[in-house]
Amino acid sequence: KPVIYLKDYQAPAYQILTTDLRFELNTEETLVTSHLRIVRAEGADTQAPLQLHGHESVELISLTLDGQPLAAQQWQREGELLSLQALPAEFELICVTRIHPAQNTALEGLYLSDGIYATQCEAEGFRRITFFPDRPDVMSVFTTTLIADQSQYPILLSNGNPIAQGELEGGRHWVTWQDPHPKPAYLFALVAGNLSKFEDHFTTVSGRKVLLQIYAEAKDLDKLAYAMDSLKRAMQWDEEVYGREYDLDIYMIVAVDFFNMGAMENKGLNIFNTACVLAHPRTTTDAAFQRVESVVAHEYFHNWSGNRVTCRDWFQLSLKEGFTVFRDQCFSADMHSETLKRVEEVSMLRTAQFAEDAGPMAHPVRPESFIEISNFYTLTVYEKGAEVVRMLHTLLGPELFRQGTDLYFARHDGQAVTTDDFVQAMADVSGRDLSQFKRWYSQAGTPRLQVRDEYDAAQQIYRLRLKQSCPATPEAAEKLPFHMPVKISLLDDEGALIPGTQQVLELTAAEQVFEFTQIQAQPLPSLLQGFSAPVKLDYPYTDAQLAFLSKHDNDGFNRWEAGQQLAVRLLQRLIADYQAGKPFSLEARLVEVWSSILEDEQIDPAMKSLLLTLPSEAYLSELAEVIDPDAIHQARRFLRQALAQALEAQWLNLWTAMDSEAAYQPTREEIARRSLKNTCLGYLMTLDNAAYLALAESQFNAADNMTEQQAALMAVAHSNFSDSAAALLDEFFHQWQHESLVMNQWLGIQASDPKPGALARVELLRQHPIYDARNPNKLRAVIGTFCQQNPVNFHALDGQGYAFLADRILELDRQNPQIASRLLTPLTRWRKYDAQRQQLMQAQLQRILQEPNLSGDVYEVASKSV
Ligand code: B3K
Ligand code: ZN
Repeated sequence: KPVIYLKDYQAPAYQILTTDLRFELNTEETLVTSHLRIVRAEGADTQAPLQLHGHESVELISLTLDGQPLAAQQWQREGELLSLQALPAEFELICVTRIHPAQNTALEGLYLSDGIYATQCEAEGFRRITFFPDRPDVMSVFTTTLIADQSQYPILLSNGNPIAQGELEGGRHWVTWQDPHPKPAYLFALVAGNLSKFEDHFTTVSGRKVLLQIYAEAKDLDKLAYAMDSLKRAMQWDEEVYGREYDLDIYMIVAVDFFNMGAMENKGLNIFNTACVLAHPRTTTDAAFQRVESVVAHEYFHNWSGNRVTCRDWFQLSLKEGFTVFRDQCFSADMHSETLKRVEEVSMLRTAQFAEDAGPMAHPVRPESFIEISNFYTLTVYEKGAEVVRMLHTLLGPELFRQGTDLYFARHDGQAVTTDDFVQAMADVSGRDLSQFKRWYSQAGTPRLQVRDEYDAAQQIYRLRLKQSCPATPEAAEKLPFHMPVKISLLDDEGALIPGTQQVLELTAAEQVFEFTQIQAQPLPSLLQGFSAPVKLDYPYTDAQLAFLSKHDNDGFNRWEAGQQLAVRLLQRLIADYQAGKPFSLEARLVEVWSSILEDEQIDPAMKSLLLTLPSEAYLSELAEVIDPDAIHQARRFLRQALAQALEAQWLNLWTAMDSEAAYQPTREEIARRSLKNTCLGYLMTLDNAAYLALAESQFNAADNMTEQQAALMAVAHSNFSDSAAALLDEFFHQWQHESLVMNQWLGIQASDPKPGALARVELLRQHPIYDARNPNKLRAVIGTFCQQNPVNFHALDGQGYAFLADRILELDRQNPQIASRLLTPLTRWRKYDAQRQQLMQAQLQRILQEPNLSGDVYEVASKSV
């Protein structure tokens, strides 16, 4: 597959005014008739060919131009391109194709998910349905007729509004849908199946009544209320915060079990992975409830940031994804807690996105080239892209930012635009020059921010010296300075904010000094508050200063951060001890800090739970020069156990205090209480004490909700009480074997068990009747979890974990290249490991690359990684 470059972008020579589609859904095959009204674009060359895309799996049956079969010399099919020559300025094209949804295991285009027809067209899936200019800057009005067997497929859905329907002989029926909003093909969707629905209404700010429907299998009808409630809250929030109103009379969500990602924002007809829509207290954890809420909101927000205003080309993907993630982050923060949400976002960014940005697939938020666009639905485009929008929000302030988004939506409604257009709207409303800021879109890599300070007591001047740099990444060795908002405060020695010192410093040069006058005594700086820029901060805090900030910082995020950095330091010392063969020892300072957090009644339970949670193995790995999975695991395990032992009575007291008889509620307070309770249980269970095993088992049995039941199961399953672990896993299996999503948790808990022998256990899971190697959720639960959340076992020095993953990739590549390519990620990070592991990992990458008919997806990732 060729490399596609941003610099080669050319506007389309033809536009499609209307697209009429007719789908005849049969068991063996589907016939698709597309009827396009086409005009040559203004200013386009009259000789320009029309280029339609079509995947090799699409059988072309006929092409008719203005009623005449197309002459052989007028068209040519080569690879994915079908070119039509010698065309009038305006014409109608009818194209008939045959496709085979039942054989579509890639889950792109039209496929069957457990007997339900569903589509996934972003980014380039529509070309697996029919020949079409499958690019986001070609927008047209779609009318879609679906014809299928009435008893098997009673529900027939597509974008927009239903405008006609009827019955046919032979037990078949049809429905026609029309979407009045011009859209690119990637937003097309259809669904056909035997589905049940849950309905509600939302009245928009201008008084329009919108019908809301969520479709799922009948057995899941009791799990739709939370998604519906989330949808209504998202609709209201977008009216209040962004002035965005919904624009159709109906909004539908369909839940399917086979789905490559989380969800898809097709116009008026979102299709969701069941994992991101079904929620019920008995089967769904609090974390999953929150995910449902945020994904429902995210897809809804796309209606404006993505659908009404879309991307000119796929290099602009972050235009809709970064912005929409920022929007869903703010929504969730408003629904729950700003600080907690920020901690969660930053943790993910700093572990996974920073690792991506330091690896072979590092790319700018607006990439310059790709082989397979599916590989660029990344943490960089999504999460770092959201950070970039957040920085604009920080630099402009909320009022100007809102004026900027208003202008952006008004100026570009109905258009396909670029990230430059987005920044331009912000520049226009603020009168600011944001040209340097745009480097955040074009330069990859995580910048380093070094801060040093000096205090001149005689002059009462305090100076902060900020220095930025950015490591080389594949697209560029040398980086120009970023325009970086650095939010800070200066604290006095009581921990109080020195008046007037909380501000956003704007760092634009490689090195800059900021001066503060009338500072009466040496202050303590709180830097990068709220994580105001996605960078690695370096300031020489002492342990004592970190402990102090963890109590007194005026920024909630930085209070958490100070405690984390303190724990990181202790863990790094333990890691070094392990590597030097020295025995572990617990430092008193962390025990004091943890003890005071445990006792502090002022800290809300959710924050307390976060403060007491040690930095993850993934974060410690990201920070390491050379990752030593064993040392990291053993150090963290030791510290957890030591803290459990040193503060045993306090953990138990707090567990008891957080225990409650109250019925489950997914409210902020209740989520916090359960989270803290589970954190306490986790610590206690490291002590290998039968009394705590009994406590965990009692929590498991008493739980009326999955959050407490699952945490208890995990604690026991990962403990050294192997008989109890087996028994509890078995009990859980029998209780929930008919709930596919719960079974994913069951699989994941076992795949992530760090005890030796995990690979053999994973092999058994793959043989288990509930496992299905065609279902992406199952693959992620077993293979993804083992390779990404069980580092000690995956990285075992016998190399078997690596060989196992390579086997799976080679197997999967023929079936579902997107998922294969995603799962490959851990092997691409070989440069961060010791020589022996490097060699083992590279050998597996080479093995993969030797496969003759590798997909573009896997080829791109593997070849860029070796
Ligand atoms: N836009 C989709 C992602 C599509 C991924 C295609 N490989 C979901 C989302 O970000 O909302
Ligand atoms: Zn999105």
